Amino acid sequence: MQRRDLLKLIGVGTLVASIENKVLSSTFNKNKGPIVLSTWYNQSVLANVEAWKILEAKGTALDAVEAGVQVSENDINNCCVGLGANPDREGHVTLDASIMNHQYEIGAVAALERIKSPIHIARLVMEKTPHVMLVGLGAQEFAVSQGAVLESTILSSHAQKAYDEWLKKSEYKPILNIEKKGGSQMPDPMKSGEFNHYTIGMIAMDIEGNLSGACTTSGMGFKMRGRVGDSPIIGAGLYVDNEVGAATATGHGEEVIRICGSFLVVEFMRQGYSPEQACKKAVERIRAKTPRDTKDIQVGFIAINKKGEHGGYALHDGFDYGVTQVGTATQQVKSKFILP
Ligand code: SD4
Repeated sequence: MQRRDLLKLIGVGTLVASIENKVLSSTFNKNKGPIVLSTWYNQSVLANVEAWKILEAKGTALDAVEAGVQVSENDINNCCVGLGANPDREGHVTLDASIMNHQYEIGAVAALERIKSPIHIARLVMEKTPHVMLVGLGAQEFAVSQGAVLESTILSSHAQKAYDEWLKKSEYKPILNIEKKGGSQMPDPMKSGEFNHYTIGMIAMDIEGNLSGACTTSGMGFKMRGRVGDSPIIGAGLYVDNEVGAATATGHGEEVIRICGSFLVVEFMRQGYSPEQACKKAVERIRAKTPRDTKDIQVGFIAINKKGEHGGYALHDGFDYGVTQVGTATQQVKSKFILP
């Protein structure tokens, strides 16, 4: 079934409308939180709704971001998050995730296979171990020890199709900047093998004014076996400093790691830059420092600060994000970009 048909079937329009009404009736104070934003509007629409339910009920930002990104992890039609996603070039779906709360507590998993919710395992790493990251088989064994089910290795039908297509040339060409201009509004972007970077990074502020973030992905489609991107690396794909703000990234992980991207965005906000300016300065840093040709690289950052202001910026056109706050349904924000 096509994703849009599925959405029609479950009546997403009605769902969003009813959430909107609920949000409108909220008594929370605009600009003081809560607020939640996540990468790629197409998935934000559903993910933010789930997070908002928690925020509106005065739950924590941590619970909100975990529940929010799980919507994408559970969506078997998502090309780039969870077990339905594109595999690596050996045909294995390997998942990366990280989570960070307002108390500098962090957890992450990388190269995790056959586990439905890597973000939950990242949270368990944070809460139940003295460590901050588990990888590969060790991460999987830990997940199972915590009650996670070992899922099948069978690829989702769209991932199998995309993989079969990729195998025809087996060309390792990690080029991510393939959005059409104007953001993720094209039909079914989550599903096609053509699209390979719809990581969900979500950052939120709760009613107490506390910040948290989560980031989860299958990484770059058809990546080398064992390759890990920015998403599970605290400071790269995600960073939270409760005194300053939070940031998360999507796009070419190697470039985000190179500049410690999300950390850098938060540090720019600490220096007084707005979330949008901070994200812009981070993508400018990539443009200035990368040894690669920027025409083949897409990176987008989103950020919020303690005032509840938000912003984003990308290297190329096509990046967007969804924002949900008091008095609004999830709004699409088309990111500005620095390259022509
Ligand atoms: C990675 N940053 O593994 C991820 C890919 C991505 O949207 O963001 N996709 O490099």
